[in-house]
Amino acid sequence: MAVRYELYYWPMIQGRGEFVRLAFEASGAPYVDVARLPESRGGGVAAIQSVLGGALGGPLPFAPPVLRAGRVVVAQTAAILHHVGPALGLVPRGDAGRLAVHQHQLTIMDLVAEAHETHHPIAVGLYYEDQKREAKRRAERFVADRIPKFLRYFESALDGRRALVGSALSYADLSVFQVLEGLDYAFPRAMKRRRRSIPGLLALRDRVRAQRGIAAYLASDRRIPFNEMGIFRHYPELDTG
Ligand SMILES: N[C@@H](CCC(=O)N[C@@H](CS)C(=O)NCC(=O)O)C(=O)O
Repeated sequence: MAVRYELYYWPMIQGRGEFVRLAFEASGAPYVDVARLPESRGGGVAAIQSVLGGALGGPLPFAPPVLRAGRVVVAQTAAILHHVGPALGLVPRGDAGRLAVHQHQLTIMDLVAEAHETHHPIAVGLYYEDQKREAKRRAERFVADRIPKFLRYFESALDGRRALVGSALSYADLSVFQVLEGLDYAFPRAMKRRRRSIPGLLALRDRVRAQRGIAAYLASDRRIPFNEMGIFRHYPELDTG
């Protein structure tokens, strides 16, 4: 019997949940994006709060995304993808390939955390408006040092091939697509200057964009637009490219 997948993630943003949504959408596996259901059907932010209180059992999650996959309950984006990757056909066969994809995903999550810290350098719980000065300094370094370093790294890891690991798309390739989209949204000027140095990554992005499930998803209203509540936010004053 097919496993029932339930994703618990903030309903108004792409955020980290998007990496999980992309995996399901690419593979065509049905999943329920629970918090996007109305509260009357068990959805809304209330559903997330109850999961964070331990309602699903399993190891207590610290923060969303959280996935229930049949009897398994797992949080942490990279751990969720590591768990579902084989069933969704989004990792190569064999431990070495699976581990390599997981390694890349963890690096992507480091990049995501740093992107978030450009607008929240002092505290997650404070508004951007309360940490704008520090955000400016942080974003300057992110744009000047970290975006180039991460992009250089992934361009080298790809090494002219069609996918990061093996020849078929893995969830790490989907995640590379997502961070390129996010960085382009948040830092368009900075990213424009980098385009010539990442031909392999841009080709990979096009390949992911054209993948049948992803193309259908991007054209649907299931894809939440980037916005200034999410991780990749466009504040022109931080795009110091
Ligand atoms: N390392 C975790 C981070 C989870 C996380 O920070 N989730 C955010 C939303 S994207 C959140 O709701 N955080 C609440 C908090 O940290 O208090 C992961 O990759 O899943």
